[in-house]
Amino acid sequence: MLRYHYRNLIPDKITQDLRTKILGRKIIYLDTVDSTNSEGRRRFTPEGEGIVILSEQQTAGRGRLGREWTSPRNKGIWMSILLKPDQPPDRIPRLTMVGAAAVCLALEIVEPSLGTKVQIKWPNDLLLGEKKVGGILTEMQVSGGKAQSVVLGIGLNVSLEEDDFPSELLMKATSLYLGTGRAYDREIIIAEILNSFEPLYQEFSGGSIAKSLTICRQRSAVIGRNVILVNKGIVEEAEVLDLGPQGELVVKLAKGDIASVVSGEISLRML
Ligand code: BT5
Repeated sequence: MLRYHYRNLIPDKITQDLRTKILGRKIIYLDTVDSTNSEGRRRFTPEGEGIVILSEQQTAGRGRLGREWTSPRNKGIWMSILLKPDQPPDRIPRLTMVGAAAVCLALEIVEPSLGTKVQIKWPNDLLLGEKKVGGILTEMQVSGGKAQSVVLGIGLNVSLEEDDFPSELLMKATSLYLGTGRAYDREIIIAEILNSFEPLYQEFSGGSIAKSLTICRQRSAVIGRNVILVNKGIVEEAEVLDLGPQGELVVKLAKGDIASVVSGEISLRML
């Protein structure tokens, strides 16, 4: 039975619940877009830090490495935040973990029991009951050795049902609705993501991700687990020991060596 009444977002309802100074003070709300991250890149101006782009649907939503992101109308949070952090480009990918931590905190505020069920699969997947419920995509444009613009994309499946997913995703993807049987208003979740993200982003801008890392460790789906690391075609089994101080994955390889893995080309499968 369809328990949801699918409706458009009401941006004013997001604003009502915002406790931020910068993030989300301007919301660009669209009906349809190729990708909110692409729109963010097109609309970026140096004064535009904190602008949030939301769309009811994306026709070319994307994940990392050119992968597709399923984004049906009215059923998820398809959102990008425009940022201009004064940090070297090699630190920008860490924002992915800051974003993942913020989503976990936000879900916990919306509903404590839901919050504790959502886990982070390093570096950018959000899982609910071992299935993917969301993901983060951080993109930047660099010139003169500086990150000129950063667009942090967040995708969260709120009310997708099974037939909203392409068949190849059915086994590995879920939504808040499918995972809990409950309906959630998207506005409050968006507001709480922004409320949670802002202080963590300020910490990042000051050069630290300590608080985000604490959350990512507590919520890690991979620490203590055996995984398969795939790096440019090379497949290796490892046990995940921890997240290092820069957000890198600390693993014990099959031969017993301890190694640090930074995100980027690596993909990780759970055993
Ligand atoms: C991600 O990539 O997980 C990042 C997803 C970011 C999406 C947001 S939506 C707003 C903003 N605008 C965009 O265009 N993107 C961002 P990755 O780890 O590469 O995962 C992609 C893989 O997840 C795909 O290859 C599919 O296997 C799977 N997938 C696609 N759509 C999904 C969905 N809606 N839910 C769960 N899994 C999905």
